[in-house]
Amino acid sequence: MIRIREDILEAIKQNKPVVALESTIISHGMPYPENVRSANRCQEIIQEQGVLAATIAIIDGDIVVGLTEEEIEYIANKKVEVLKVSRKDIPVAVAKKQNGALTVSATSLICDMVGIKFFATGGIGGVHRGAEETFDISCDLEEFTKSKVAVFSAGAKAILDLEKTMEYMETKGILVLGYQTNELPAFYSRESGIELEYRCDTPEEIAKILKVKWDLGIDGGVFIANPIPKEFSYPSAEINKAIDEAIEEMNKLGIKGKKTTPFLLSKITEITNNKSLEVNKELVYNNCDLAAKTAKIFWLGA
Ligand code: PSU
Ligand code: MN
Repeated sequence: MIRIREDILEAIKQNKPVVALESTIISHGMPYPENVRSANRCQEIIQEQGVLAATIAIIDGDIVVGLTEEEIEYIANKKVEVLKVSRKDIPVAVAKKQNGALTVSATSLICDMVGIKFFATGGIGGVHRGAEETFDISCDLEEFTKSKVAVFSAGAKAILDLEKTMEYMETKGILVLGYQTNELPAFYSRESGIELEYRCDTPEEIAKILKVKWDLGIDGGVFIANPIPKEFSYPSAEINKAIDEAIEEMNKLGIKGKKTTPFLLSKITEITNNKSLEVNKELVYNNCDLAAKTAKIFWLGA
């Protein structure tokens, strides 16, 4: 049921670095054709480090690890139906031979199954604002307690309740490492006002902590919070206004469940005149770069 590209399979067997990429960001997170450009650029950035990039999706019921350019175009161009697939949805999409874009939880799970330990994304899902009423908590968080994967993300999306997201992770025993920061980055902007317990200043430091965790056999993943570079960071006051407006619109329309995140991302892109989309792309690129550098040190020691 899982089709792994030949070179990626070889690299995994030989303990060579591979960085996985998710596909929900392609099909549900960004408009066409920017999504294709961004997906290809992510792969390039990883490959520039001499590391293999493996974009993962479900194509006609096959779990494909290492999409080709044609396959990226196929799930990106909105001509065919592509489901948003989290952990729970994988068996359905495979059994029904559907197309599925994998979220952070589903991508981490497949990484764990095939032996990929590094994964770059934009922002993970978390505890939504108003979760005390709606119970809307992304299964991305729970996945960190299961799959042994290092997830590189620009913090959690600013559309979430970041304080509750951090509390939830603490309760679940999820390790969060800030990269060159003492505070949790808020996706579009560098600052959230939420202090992190741990800071790493080099990929070497991150790699060492990952090694110790997994050598000890401690379950689950690690969340590396990597802030967007200063030159691209969105002023928080400005982006928060757009987020509030998007959330109000969402509540008015009664949008719920798995449609929430895609709706908010596209609404915010609209409100900010595409500026948020540019920021989104840059933060993903930045995560790809750090994930590739860390994977290289972890596997090759250099
Ligand atoms: N990061 C982005 N854009 C995205 C996502 C992450 O820059 O679209 C996706 C990821 O796939 C993540 C999902 O797992 O949003 C979270 O969705 P939900 O809140 O429904 O769990
Ligand atoms: Mn949800």
